[in-house]
Amino acid sequence: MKKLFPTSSAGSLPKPSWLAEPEKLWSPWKLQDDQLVEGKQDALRLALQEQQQAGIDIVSDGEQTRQHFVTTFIEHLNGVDFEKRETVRIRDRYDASVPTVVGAVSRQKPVFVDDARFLRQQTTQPIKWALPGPMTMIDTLYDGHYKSREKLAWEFAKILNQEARELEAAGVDIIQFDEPAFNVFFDEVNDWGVATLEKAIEGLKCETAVHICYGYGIKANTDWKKTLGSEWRQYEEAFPKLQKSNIDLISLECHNSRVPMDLLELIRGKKVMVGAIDVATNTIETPEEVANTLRKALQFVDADKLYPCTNCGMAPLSRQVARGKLNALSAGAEIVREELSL
Ligand code: MET
Repeated sequence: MKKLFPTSSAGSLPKPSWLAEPEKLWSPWKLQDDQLVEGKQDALRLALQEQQQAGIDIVSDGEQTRQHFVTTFIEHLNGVDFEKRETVRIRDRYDASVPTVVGAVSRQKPVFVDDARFLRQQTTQPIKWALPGPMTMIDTLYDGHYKSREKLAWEFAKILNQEARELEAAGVDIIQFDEPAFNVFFDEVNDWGVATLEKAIEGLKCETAVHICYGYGIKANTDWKKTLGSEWRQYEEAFPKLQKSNIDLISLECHNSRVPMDLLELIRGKKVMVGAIDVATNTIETPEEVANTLRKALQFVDADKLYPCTNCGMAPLSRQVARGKLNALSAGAEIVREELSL
């Protein structure tokens, strides 16, 4: 029988301090040229080793070769000018200086395919690779060309599909699209957000996932969460469409959040990556706390479809905290596995 509750992280892990300044999003690289290429690969190896030592089942690259989960992908595309920056309000929440779309967007060459091949060579475990989703991409840019969020999202979906097909060929088992924007722009999610996501996964035979959350543990997000009241029902808006979509797995923030667990009933039938680790605190969960969150989710998710995970990426945390949290995730999943086998 297949192991129940395979664990994974949302993707990113902290980088070693010799590669980039720790505990910082968009942290600049400390190396250059060939040294940077080698440094990223070494960091990827370490990130893999840390996941393995913690007993994580589905491993990732720890997103060690990218500076940021959205902008690094965009940097490799044509049609976006990184020198020409505009300050825009992103996720309807905070101002960020973002690059400008100046012409038709296209992908001249693969972005992460070599990195994925490298990870594939290092392990026989299942691997998951994260890409930004189309809606989150357009929401991290200033569009001076298409002048339509939807049009640009469709263009990005086509590009993401090209990349995803090559990641699949490189041996990636699960391709995950990060769509925190799905928690903010509900009308757009239903009008074209899920449709563009389905375009991005078109023709793939590997498994596919979408990750939706309330963001990294940075101040803009924790402040926003304080305004959301006692019940967070945002997922309710996107779930009916996602339930009907071809996406295999849905990755969600759950632990310490005010998301009512019964919302998961709306995606019955899908595999659910249940966030059981809070990335907005340095407090390391106890295995029992993790187990509790998983038990709550089990009321609404069939056991063979429950994948314990982190709420979001751990890039801005310290390595020591991230390590502790990965260990807690594994230990918590093991508690529930044992309970079910009694
Ligand atoms: N894959 C990304 C990460 O793990 C998800 C970010 S969503 C804000 O960092």
